[in-house]
Amino acid sequence: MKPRVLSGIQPTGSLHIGNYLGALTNWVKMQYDYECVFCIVDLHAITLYQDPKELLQKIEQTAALFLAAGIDPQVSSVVVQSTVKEHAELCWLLTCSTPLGWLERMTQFKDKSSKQDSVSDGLLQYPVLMAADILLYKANAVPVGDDQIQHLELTRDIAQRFNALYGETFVMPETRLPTVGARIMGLDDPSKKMSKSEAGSGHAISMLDEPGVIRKKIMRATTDSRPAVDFDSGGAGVLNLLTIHQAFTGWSDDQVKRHFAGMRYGDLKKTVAEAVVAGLEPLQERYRRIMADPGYLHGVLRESADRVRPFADATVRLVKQRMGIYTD
Ligand code: ATP
Ligand code: LTN
Repeated sequence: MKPRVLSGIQPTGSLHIGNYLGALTNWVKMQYDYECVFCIVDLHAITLYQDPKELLQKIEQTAALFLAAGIDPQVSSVVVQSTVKEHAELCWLLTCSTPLGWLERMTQFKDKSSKQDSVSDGLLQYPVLMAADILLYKANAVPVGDDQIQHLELTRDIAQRFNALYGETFVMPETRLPTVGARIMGLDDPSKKMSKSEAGSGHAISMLDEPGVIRKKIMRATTDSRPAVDFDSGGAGVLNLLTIHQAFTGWSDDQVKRHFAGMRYGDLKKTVAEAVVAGLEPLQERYRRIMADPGYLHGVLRESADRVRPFADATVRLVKQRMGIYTD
């Protein structure tokens, strides 16, 4: 039997090239060697308020982008998290053995809650729901960007604690980061990671941005006061552009160095923009075709949920039995 993979993306906005390079491209590479479940994590999205009409659209757009990026629904399951009720059920069962202090220490919780007037209990529970997603399918590997390392460590702690309390039940999942592109930074501020929820039209490149918009955003990207690429003292903005180029082209470190050393920033930006445009164009074309046929998309989501539900049900039954909870 193949080892299992699970990962997820929140339908909280337009997916950007950070989501693409940090997560999606790795999913596509892994899907034939692993049994994969890729989730549109709508229950995570609502830990911050989402406009209901927009949320529904974003769920479908996110699913379509998974397919357009190359996820093959014949071999991988593309699941809307809320349609498999066991995610929420396992979350509650795990919540009861997760110490509050572990959750209060999470940097994403501290960061996101500091930006809210009122913080929902759901935002605190967010990483337990993520642990439930992973442990539900006994995933061996979880491909994510590097901002999720802490949540993955917590998942292992939650699994270990459960196993110690109730007996060996969960598999320890491994974090899988991409070799290039694990943290793409904002174009307007290279000290912050590119994020869907960050405001500002110059911050992120959406996977659906038109070529003209991509070129404009990259030409305006923040660099530094040097005139040309210097690998020994390059600032974060320039390094970020080089990373984006390398992740889209698959060039080696040597190729990148030879090609870009001493290149003026204007020319660097033009080269990077063309690599991004060329990388996204075929994907955008596939996205348009998928969105033109909602019946197909809904069918994929329904079949995937039906395919994974028996596994999810078996895990929840086992967990309940271990805990001494009645099962029918
Ligand atoms: P939000 O701003 O709504 O929190 P986000 O942009 O951080 O969203 P998520 O849905 O939280 O996106 O993340 C989905 C996947 O994309 C995760 O695996 C995450 O690690 C990865 N990811 C997110 N941002 C980046 C980035 N800037 N660089 C690389 N990977 C990223
Ligand atoms: N918290 C993740 C999204 C997410 C996820 C998961 C990632 C929810 N459940 C399970 C991997 C595995 C994020 O990227 N913000």
